[in-house]
Amino acid sequence: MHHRKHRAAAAAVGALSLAILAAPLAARAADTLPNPGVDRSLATRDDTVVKVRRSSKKAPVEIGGYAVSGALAYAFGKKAEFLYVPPVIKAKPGEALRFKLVNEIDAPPSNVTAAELEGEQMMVPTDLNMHTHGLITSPCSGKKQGDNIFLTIQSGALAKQSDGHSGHGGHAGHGAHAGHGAHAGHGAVAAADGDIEPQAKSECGKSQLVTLKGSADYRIGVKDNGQSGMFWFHPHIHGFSQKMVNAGLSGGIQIGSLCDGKHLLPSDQERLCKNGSPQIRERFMLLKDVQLTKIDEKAKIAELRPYDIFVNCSGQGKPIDYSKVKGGCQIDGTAGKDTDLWLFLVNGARYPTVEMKAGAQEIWRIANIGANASYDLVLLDEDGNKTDFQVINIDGNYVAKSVTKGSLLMMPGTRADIVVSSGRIDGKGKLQPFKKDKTFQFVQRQVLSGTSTYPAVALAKVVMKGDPQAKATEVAEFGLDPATAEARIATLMADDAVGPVGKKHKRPEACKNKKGLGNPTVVFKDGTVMGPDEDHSQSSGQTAVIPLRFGNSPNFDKFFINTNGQGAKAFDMDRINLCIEKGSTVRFEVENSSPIFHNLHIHQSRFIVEKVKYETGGPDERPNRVMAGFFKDVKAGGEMVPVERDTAPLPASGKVVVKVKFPEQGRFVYHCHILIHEDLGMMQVAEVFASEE
Ligand SMILES: [Cu+2]
Repeated sequence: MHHRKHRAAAAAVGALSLAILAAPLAARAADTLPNPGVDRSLATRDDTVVKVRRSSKKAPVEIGGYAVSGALAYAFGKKAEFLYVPPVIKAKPGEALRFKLVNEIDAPPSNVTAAELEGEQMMVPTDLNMHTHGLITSPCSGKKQGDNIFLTIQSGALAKQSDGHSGHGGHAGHGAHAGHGAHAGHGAVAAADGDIEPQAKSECGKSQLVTLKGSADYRIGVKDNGQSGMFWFHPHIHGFSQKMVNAGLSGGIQIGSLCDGKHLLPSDQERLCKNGSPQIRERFMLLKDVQLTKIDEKAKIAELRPYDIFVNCSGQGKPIDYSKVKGGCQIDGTAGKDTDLWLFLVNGARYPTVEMKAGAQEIWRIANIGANASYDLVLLDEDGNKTDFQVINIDGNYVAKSVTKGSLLMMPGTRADIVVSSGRIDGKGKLQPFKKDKTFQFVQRQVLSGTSTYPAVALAKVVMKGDPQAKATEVAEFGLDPATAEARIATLMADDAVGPVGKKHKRPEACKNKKGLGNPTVVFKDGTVMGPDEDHSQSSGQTAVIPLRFGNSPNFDKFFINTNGQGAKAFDMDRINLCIEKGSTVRFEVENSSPIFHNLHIHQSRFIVEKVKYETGGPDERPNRVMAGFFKDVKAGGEMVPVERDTAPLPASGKVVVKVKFPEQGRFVYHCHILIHEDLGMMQVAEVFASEE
């Protein structure tokens, strides 16, 4: 709906400028970046319904200007339109997201292949749940569902179908029954076919493995814990995470505001905020990529393509000609009437125009809410030179001091708020507006990792308006005063106090797996580490250090995480790998033994990157080239401006040390956020238990 409204507005502007023939040329350039808008209903009402449906030829969903069938889309509200980019869910710290998530997926999206349907999958491509990425919230909240990725909501639409045709083959029967069987075997709640199962309990300390049919009622608390900025949501069904996200299921969440009074210098607060609202333009830039096939350019119709990470794109010659890759590229070898496209969209739009006023500063709230693609973002001027911007927020955490950067690596799941200035910042720190209009390209540069290539694409055209009369303006600093900033940084870098040396612990009941699965490593608040083969241990008096190793099988068909030496077994939902006392701080020494990069993500927590080690030469030079832009601020054992984050790149054959706090009780996962890797097993289970006192 937002897109359509916007297009109508753009058309109106076009007609107007034709009518006024004397209008200067510049007046015709219009801003075409759609605004997904915000939705407050999940945080303010009790009866919001979030539906998921598969699009069809009769009821397609609009993606990048095409009416696409076989995709998946969300609708907020009983009668709302299904959208590829739903409105951004907006909540204030202290509120809770309450909604009924309704699974109306009548058949798998068209990016799921027949082979995958035939394969023995524990989960099925029509199952659903919702993960609120980055929110530090309980995975279990009483009778309603929290941020519980062990929840499976089976399709209500399929249940009805399989009722009518029991024993009938095809997608419906196959999908529903495969999933059902797998869950029953795991001891979860078995629902009768066709029934809408009443809400099952998901309490902390009990199994979070819950299967519901048709829908689930959610209550996801948004804590007042300093988190403020961009977050996002997507289904988290192991085995099909990347297919579901690639089929369209992801959206943004905005928590708090720049003007909360906690993120700016008082002078900037006064200048940039009025009545708690930012007076500076803020734009969402939600990045999603999608592959389309069976494209009819005349009718603007297409079908979702089975996502292939290994395809090559046209227009990738050296140097890259960005005029040939506007908003995406043709997938090589598909030329002809069915030229397949790999689109890289901003708020669902292909290569929109962003128009900035002369001398204005804008905040771009960028979120990579795609499944697999990594972005190396730059803003290029007409001569191809990079333009600096300021990074003010990473993964929903405002930085104490803004960081000036010329490029930004954003792996899947990462968010960053950047300040872009329309003009030139002079030697005195003043913003000098351009005299004439200037055109820039907002570009993702080519990213190479192993055999996969994320193509170079011009994401948006950026027009900075010129004004020969405009005067220089002050540039906002975006940060805290130096003393407060230093104090905050010192707090972030300091280790929490741990208990004395020699305190004895025995294995808590919560940290035992079923027979045959082996026990997890246990971490206690006082720094004690208990190995998987131990049942007793003593505190060391130091913050717990746990080695994590990310790796893959030689032919890249299996990916894994090895926690504290615990063998490289495939991911098992039933097996806890790491058991942590609530409130503990853990230092993970993460080693990436892969020749490709990965992206660390830990649910229900945030962390500081303390150290990083990687080579840019030799065989790993290609993947690690992009790391330079990301880690250039890391010096002497820490990020120059440390910030809590929930994603961190793991350079190929490199090491990263992160310090993590675990404030939430319950069961969740840590994994690579390149979702195709997660689906292939690069994930483990963490259980946070309450102190046994
Ligand atoms: Cu990975």
